[in-house]
This record gives sequence, C-alpha cells and structure tokens, in this order.
Amino acid sequence: MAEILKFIHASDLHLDRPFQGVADAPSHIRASLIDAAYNAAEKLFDRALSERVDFVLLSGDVADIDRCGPRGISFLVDQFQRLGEKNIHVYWAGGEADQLERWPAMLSAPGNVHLFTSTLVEEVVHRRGGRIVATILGAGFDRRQRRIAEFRAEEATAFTIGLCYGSLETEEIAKTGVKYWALGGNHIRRTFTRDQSVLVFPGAHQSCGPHEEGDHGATFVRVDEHGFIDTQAIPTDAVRWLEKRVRIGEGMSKEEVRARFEDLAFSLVADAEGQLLLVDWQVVAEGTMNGTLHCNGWLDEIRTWLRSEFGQSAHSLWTMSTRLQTPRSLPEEWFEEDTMLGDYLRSVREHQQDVTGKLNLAKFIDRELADDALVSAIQFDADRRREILRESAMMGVKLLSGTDGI
Ligand SMILES: [Mn+2]
Repeated sequence: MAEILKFIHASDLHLDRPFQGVADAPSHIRASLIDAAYNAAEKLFDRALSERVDFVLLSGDVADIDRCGPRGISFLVDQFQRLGEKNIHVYWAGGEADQLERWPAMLSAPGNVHLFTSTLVEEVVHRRGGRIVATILGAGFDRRQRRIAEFRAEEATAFTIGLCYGSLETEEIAKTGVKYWALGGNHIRRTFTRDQSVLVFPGAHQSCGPHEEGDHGATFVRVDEHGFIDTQAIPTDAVRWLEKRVRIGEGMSKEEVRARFEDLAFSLVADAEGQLLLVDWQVVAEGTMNGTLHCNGWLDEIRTWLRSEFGQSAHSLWTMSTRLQTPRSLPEEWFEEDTMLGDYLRSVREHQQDVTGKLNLAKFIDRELADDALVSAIQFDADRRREILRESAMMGVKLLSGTDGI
C-alpha cells in the first residue's frame, strides 16, 4: 500500500479518571491503576513516534483541567514537545470535559499543536514538504447537535477530515466531501461507513473499571494514493479488565481444575502486549460440579494461588475474582431427594414455575427500616426474579448439603 497519509486518532483519554472497582489489590497493582490513563496516553504518543505518523487527532475528553491539575498539563506539554521534535502535529478538538478555552496558552505554544476551541468549524491545512496533504475541519464541543452543512472545505483538493466531539446528524454526509470523521465522546469503539466516508469513535482510550471490559486504545489510519482508507484498532491501554469464562467438566479433580486456570492464564498473558490484566474468572460448571465447587472452597484456594503465581509484578495478571456462575439447571436427582435440600429445591422450583406469582420480599424488611427507597430497591423484573431464584437454589445447595459438597 502506497501511503500518502497516516495518522493516529484517539479520544476520551480522560487523564483525570481514576480506575474503579478494585478494592483489595496490593500496592504494586494499585500503582499501575493510579497511572493507567497516563501510561496509556504515553503508549499512544510512543506509537505515533514509532509509526512516524503525519499527525495525531484528539477528538475531545483528553482531560478535565480542574481534576488533572498541573500533572496533566505538564504531561501533555512534554508529550507534544516529543512529537514536535519529529515534526508530528497534534490537532485537538475540545470535548465536554476538556473545554480548551480554559487551558493555558503554553499548551498550544509549540508550533506543532492546533487547538480547536471554538464551536464554529475552522479549516486548517496540513502540509508535508510544502504540499497540502490534508484539510482538517475541526470544532470544539457544541451542546446543540451539529449540522453537517457546517463542514465544508474550501481546500477541497486534499484529503478532508472532520474533527469534532459528540453526535452528528448524518443524513447529508456525502455532500460535505469529508472522507474521515474523527469523532469523540463515545466510550465504546465504533467504526462505520456511510456514503464512502468512514466515521470513527475510537472509544475510551483506557478502561476505568469493570464496565469497560476488553481492549481499549486508538485508531491507526492509513490512506493510499487512491483515497482508500485503512483503519486499524491499536491497543494502547495500560490496564485491561477481562471477563474470562472457565468451563469445568463433570468429575474433574482439584488439580485438573487448577491446571485449567493455569493454561488460560498463560494464554492471556501471552496475548497481552504489556498490559496489566485484571481478570474476573466466570466459572461455568457441569452438573454436580456446581455443588462441589460451591461448597468445597477450591475456587477461593485457586484465586489465592493465581494471585501468587501471576500477580507479583505490575505487568502481569491480577485475579479479581473466581466466581461460580449460577447454573441454569441443577441435577434432577437433587430435587427428588427425601431430605431438607430436596424439600427446599422443590419449593424453589414451585416459584420458578409460577411465573405470575410475586416474590414479596418487602415483608422481610424490619418495619422501622421499610421506607420507600428500601422497598423500591427490592422490586424487580422477570429476569432478575429468575436470577434470584437460581441464586436461592444454589444457596440451599451450599447450606443444606453439608460441608463436603455433594
Ligand atoms: Mn468521554
């Protein structure tokens, strides 16, 4: 591919955003979490240098100046200087969190940085060796939905980029002549094409907790001499939250279960590119293994073992939890037992089969505590009702089947 242009597009770096959902990690893991957004941003700028891109596009929410303070400002100034030394430009459109009017002038002082502060669309041309290779139509965040007609390039001969934050009305995209829309403000990565234009939300650059599972990063874009656009997701995150399923078959021994986790942990570490992995292991067991794992404490032991084997350096794998998924069904013979457990499970099943019946948990709340908020917190829909009944069945298995399991 003969490239005429290459750039990296990122948004939502959120240098100010702390990592959430990790309460009991050791200090070397905590240090990685505190620095995650900065380390991820540094990886982004490292990549821009190693790929020798023409420029970096930042489409909003890089950092909230009030929250990140001097550390954020000096970090960005340093990074922009590094890029400037290699003649790599930065085009940054402000978002909701990073209203650029409030940032100090020193940020845009280097000649290689252009800030789009205004809500009016501004046109900037990017030159390489005196020749215009791209036109950038950029604007800062605007509360109203931006009209597509505002993006019109005067210099229409070069490859045209639209750089802004938030949603667009997309019906008339073809009329603008913009080939690449660099968008921001959506924390979920999305890439789509419309009328021969490519629209990209790179997503949150660094996950900040379990609600942002999987890899995160930026988008690497290459354009060839025919105007063909190749986009590639590049994982530049420093810490990654993963949910990993582990299937445990009937009759497996403790050693076999542990070996299963070990194999999966090794393959996750091998696939990672230097990220610290925070793993929430979701264990799916077959048949009677549900009872065995629920009662015998193996999963707690394995969690401790995984933490000592894989979690001792910052660039490694930290096990958040080893959780047994509530099974969809339990072995039929348990329901037929003439025991307390059998009675209990048959009673749970009656509730499961009577889908119209209400689970009235309010009557279990102490009358003095039963205010509106507490009562409304235990109102739930049909899905949650099913889940509660499955969890109740497993609780019965644990409490009524003896400590050795079944
Ligand atoms: Mn954001």
